[in-house]
Amino acid sequence: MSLRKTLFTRSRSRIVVLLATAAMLTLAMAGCGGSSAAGGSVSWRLAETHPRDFPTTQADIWFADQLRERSNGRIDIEVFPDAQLGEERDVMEQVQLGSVEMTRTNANLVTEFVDSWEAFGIPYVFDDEQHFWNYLNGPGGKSKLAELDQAGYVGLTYYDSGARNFYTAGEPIEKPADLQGQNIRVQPGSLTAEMVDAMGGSSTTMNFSEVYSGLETGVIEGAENNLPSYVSTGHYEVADDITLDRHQRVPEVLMVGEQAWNQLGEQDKKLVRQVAEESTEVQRELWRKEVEKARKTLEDSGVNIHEVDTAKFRESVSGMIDKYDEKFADFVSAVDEARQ
Ligand code: GTR
Repeated sequence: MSLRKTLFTRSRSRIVVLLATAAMLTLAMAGCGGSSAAGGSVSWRLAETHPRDFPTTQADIWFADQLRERSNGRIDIEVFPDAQLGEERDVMEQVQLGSVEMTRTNANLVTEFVDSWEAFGIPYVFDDEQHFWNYLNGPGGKSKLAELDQAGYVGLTYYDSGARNFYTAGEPIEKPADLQGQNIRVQPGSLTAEMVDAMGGSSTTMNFSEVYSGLETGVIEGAENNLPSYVSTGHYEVADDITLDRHQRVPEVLMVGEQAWNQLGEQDKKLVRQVAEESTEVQRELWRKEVEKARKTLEDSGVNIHEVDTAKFRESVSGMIDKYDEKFADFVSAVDEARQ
């Protein structure tokens, strides 16, 4: 059994969910469930992994400020950056249980809770940024958001996250064979572990905040992420070779737990959805600037940026791509339609 399955078994989360649901029901029956009537006030916490000045966090804050203003203070959301409310995966559980109301998370982290979201981890499924956003803004992206309902989440909108790339502390990766003998950190629950294995490397699941020391102490040889995260975490200081292989484009998603959502009246639900959608444009603009800024920081710090033949990387995982294209045929056909 892989480390990630051992550490984060689904059954364990189900038991926690059942226990918590029972506890919530008891509270609700006792008349102290904490929900406000339609049109009433709510006070929510929004968990964010990134620091305050990161584009996702800035968009979360914009969303919260706008909602406070447009609801005359009735919808009061406080953003907690820097994983103050816990690591991303644990927060997902808390949002499901209702102990944290909202989060912004990466789609790869959702896969453990909603199987069909694994599809976002299929390597090279999107050609480029335009294709990615055509899909997300189209019918496919919209119905994918609705699938979050199955696990007790309400998906509000997507944020950009660019393309993910490998970076290493020792030997650079210029072709898939260079992954041999390298242990790469991957996000909990994602298809990335299988991808790294298929490319010939090995993988270790680790929380985001542990990656810096993992690289520094040599527990892992490398990791993978987009340029802004590579810079904001300081990973480039301890792993100064980055390979622009662009293996995945995995969206960020802004979501609310179902219990919190049901505290809102219909008008407020509409308002929250609308402001969330508007915040996507804010985030995308900030994201574009952040990618440029990150690139400049890397160049100025003498990091080795390797442009590579991405087709070779894609080819090395073609078996895996075929397998998941078949498993997620509906997703893939919506993605194909978004190409035209
Ligand atoms: C980032 C993402 C974070 C987190 C991180 C990771 O791109 O924005 O939410 O998932 O990757 O690698 O853990």
